[in-house]
Amino acid sequence: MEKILITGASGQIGSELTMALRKIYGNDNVYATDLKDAPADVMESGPFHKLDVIDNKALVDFTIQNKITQVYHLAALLSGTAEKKPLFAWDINMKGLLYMLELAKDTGLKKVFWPSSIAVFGPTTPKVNTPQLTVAEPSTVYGISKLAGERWCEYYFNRYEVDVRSIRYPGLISYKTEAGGGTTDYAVEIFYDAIKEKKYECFLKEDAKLPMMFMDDAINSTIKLMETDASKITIRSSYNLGGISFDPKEIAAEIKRHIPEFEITYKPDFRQKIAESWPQSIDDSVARKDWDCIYTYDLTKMTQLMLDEIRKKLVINN
Ligand code: NAD
Ligand code: AKB
Repeated sequence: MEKILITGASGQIGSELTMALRKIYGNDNVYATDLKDAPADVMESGPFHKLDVIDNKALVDFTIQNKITQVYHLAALLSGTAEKKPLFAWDINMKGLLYMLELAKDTGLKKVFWPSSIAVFGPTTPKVNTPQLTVAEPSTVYGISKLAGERWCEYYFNRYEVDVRSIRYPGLISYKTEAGGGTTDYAVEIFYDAIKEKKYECFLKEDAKLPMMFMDDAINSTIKLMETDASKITIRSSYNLGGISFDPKEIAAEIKRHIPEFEITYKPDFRQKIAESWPQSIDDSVARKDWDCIYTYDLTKMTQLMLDEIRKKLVINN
């Protein structure tokens, strides 16, 4: 029987991935962990524990005591937050991953999932249809930590046969949990402000085009990658994943179709420079060929769903 540990389970991805994995493996077999409390459904439907990913002893003890067989190691600081505390971010992002890879090697974990990001690419990377293998000279501490993490994952696979799998997620968009300090967070915030205020001040410029993906597609892709036979996985650093590409002007126009009074204004901050260093669109042909990743949400379908679900959520909470 699989026993699954999720770190960073209270975050934007973890809170949804926990519920998806509990449906597949059973509530009691998926251990959600984080430094902070998770949304109520995660806390109430199965085991939840406080666990710091840079406390190596606690990680090892937890894994052994609970006979963990697979890990989804999500805990990290994202691009915006990391730029404010570069050395602290490096510590969390790198130490946490290295402890996890050592743990996988020493305790014989069957599989590890670790998310990378489009942030591994930098200003010298081709921006359009960015290939799987290309120049990767990230200019942010977050991107540097993700690129180093990819190299470590491949190293542990080649040297110790740790079955670690990874996706370079684009910016993820969801309505259940707030986004956690990234450069792509505007594409979540905009929906809340559109409904509540009918206006949004964007921290990126109107033409800051970035690759994005609706959360359901990201969760389904993650589970699909983890269920793929190991012999089909040719990339042990991290797979490119495409999704949909748009800029703030385009998402604002789509929202305006539903809320005609909606207005967007622009006040770019330090995150604009980060956005400018990232790709605009991603070539994910290798992921399609190896494990057949599939997306179902385009900008139109995602906008409709985000507005409907956030409206419902705001009514329930008020
Ligand atoms: P998030 O910020 O919403 O969640 C991260 C969680 O990690 C938080 O709940 C935080 O409390 C927890 N955490 C931080 N330090 C910790 C520690 N020392 N010990 C235990 N928990 C700790 O982030 P997210 O969007 O859910 O991202 C999850 C992972 O996916 C990260 O590795 C991130 O780099 C990656 N990723 C996310 C996106 C995205 O758009 N959301 C895109 C690319 C990659
Ligand atoms: C961020 O903006 O930092 C994340 C990411 C793309 O990795 N959403």
